[in-house]
Parts: sequence; structure tokens; C-alpha cells
Amino acid sequence: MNAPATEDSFHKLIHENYMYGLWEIASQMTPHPRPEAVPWQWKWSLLERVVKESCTAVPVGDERRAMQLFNPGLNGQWATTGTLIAAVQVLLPGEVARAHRHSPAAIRFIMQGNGAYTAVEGEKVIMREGDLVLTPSWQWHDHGNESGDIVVWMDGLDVPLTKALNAIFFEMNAEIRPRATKPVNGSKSLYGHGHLAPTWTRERPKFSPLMLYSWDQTMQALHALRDRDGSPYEGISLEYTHALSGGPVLPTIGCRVQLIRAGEKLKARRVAGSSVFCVRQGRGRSVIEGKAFEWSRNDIVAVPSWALLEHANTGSEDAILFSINDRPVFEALGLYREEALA
Ligand code: 1HN
Repeated sequence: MNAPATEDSFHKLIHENYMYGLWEIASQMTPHPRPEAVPWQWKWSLLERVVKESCTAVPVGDERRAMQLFNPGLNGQWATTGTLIAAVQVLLPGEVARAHRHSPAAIRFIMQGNGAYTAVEGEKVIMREGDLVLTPSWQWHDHGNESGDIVVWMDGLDVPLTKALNAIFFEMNAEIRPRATKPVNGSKSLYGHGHLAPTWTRERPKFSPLMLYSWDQTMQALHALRDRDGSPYEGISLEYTHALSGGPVLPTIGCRVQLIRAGEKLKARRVAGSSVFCVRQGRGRSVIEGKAFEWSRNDIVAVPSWALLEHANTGSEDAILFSINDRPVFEALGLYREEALA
């Protein structure tokens, strides 16, 4: 708290008794969000080295081999932005990470390699590059790699939000790999048909019942829409949707993919809420609160709440960004706002 140290006898009395005058903290009521998190980029050249060295430096035991991205503005807090944490996780051929579940919800975006899996509540979900895999709140999950590839993905979780709400719960499974109870990629064969959903299932979960959003379908949609106007701020920007409700995939985390055409420069805007993006393809430059970040494949960038953000494609091919955001929370609570630069 940046309160002036007023220490007359009255102030002494209240401070000693765990009270503070509103006049002492008035500066906290800022005209707009002033997050402590800063815009930041983790280059793939760095992540790749960390990934490589991690393979020998740390085994996969009960904990996963996930390197968390801590925001330099947040003094070692368990967070990449105020509400989200991102990590880069590596699984070598033959490895298994013990089954567990937690109240924070998670997504995986596959950065490199094919054929590892996350088993979610008894359904093995096979990962391929560019896929989005969901692990909603409190769903048992274990990761395994029966392929010959080293598989690397970005984890995205709502850990800082869940922690702020004092709502973290965690449980380790007695078994490393609980028995599969559903067909491989079963949720995709049931719910992965776009505008057609089965009528006989009775589950209506808050999270999308579809656990796998395949890259080939994502690319098909982006290509089909490539020549539309799109958003002046986000380009051809698509939201991954809840397979039954059409809303966000998770109650606390939204996921998007955006295509920025070669040569395209988008307009600057701020939104209430933070995001983290991972570059899937192409090259570009994002200016975030006046700080320029040059990005290319597999770079990861943190965008704090209310940061002025402007993307440009600086390469000769279409650029594609995958991102996670906390917008579902802002929308649900009536806190969402946006402001374009005049
Ligand atoms: C977690 O549980 C996973 O389940 C990955 O694989 C990354 C980062 C922070 C907190 C929990 C996982 C995580 C995580």
C-alpha cells in the first residue's frame, strides 16, 4: 500500500488496530486498471533451450515438467498476468505424468511434436501440433507420450484468479494412469461436428464437453474467412466455442485464434482483461503500452489488462496467433470494457 505514513496519534490508533482511512489509500481507486503485470515476451529461442535442457535437468515425477512463465512485474507471484498463468511443458517419448485434478481450469496448445496425449476423465485426447486441448476444472487428467516425438505444449490456467478467490483445490490420483473409460478422442467424435450436436446426451456442463479442437478444423475456418474484413483490431479473429452453448470453452478462460494477413497492420485498442498469446506461424510486431515486441513461431507474449495493444504482420506469409484470455470472467461480472485509440 502506498499510503503516506501519517503517524499522528489518531492515525497511530487506527493503524495499530488494523484500520486505514480511505483518504490514505485513495490513490488505489485508479481511473482505469493499472496492473503490476508488465507486457512481456518469452522468445522461442530461449524457450527451446530451456525445453532441451529440462529434458535432462528434471525428471517427470509426480510433478509435470512444466516451466511456468512468471511476469517480471509481479515479484515472483504465481502468475503470467493478473489472472492467468502460462507454462511450457515437455514430455519425452515413453514418459507419463501422474493423474491429478485441480480446481483451476487448464488448456493446452500444442507447440511442437505429435502423438502425446492428455487423458481427461477417462478419455485419451491425442495431441497434434496446433491443437487445443481442454482440461476443465476438477477433471482428472494425466499426460503421456507413446509417440517417438518430444512433445512441447503451452499450458494456460486460471491459477492467479482461482488463488485470488481462495478457491484452489488439488488432488493427486492413487493411480498414475487411471483406466480409460471412454473411446480415444471420444468427445470429438460426439461433439466435434460444428453446428450439429447430439440430442440424446443429457450433460450440460459449464465447460465445453468437447476436449479437442483440432488444428485442421481451425485452419479450415481461418482459410474460409481469410478474405473477409475481420476485426480492425484483431484481424480474422475466431473464438473457440463451447460445443453446446456457443459461449466460451471454459467459464474462466476464453481461447481465440487470429489470422493477420501478410502486410496487414491492425488498429490499437485496450480491453479490460488480460491475455497471453502464442505465435503459431508467421512474423509480426506487437506494440503493447508503447513497448514493441517482434515475434515469430512459438514465441509467447503476456498482455496485461487495459494495455494498449496493436498488432502488425511484418512477414511475407499470413501470421496466426493463438491466445487465451480472462474475458469470460469480465463478461460474466459486467466488468468488460474496451477502448480504441482515437
Ligand atoms: C498444471 O497442473 C499443469 O496439469 C501444467 O499439466 C502447468 C502450471 C501451474 C499450475 C498447475 C498440468 C501448470 C499446472
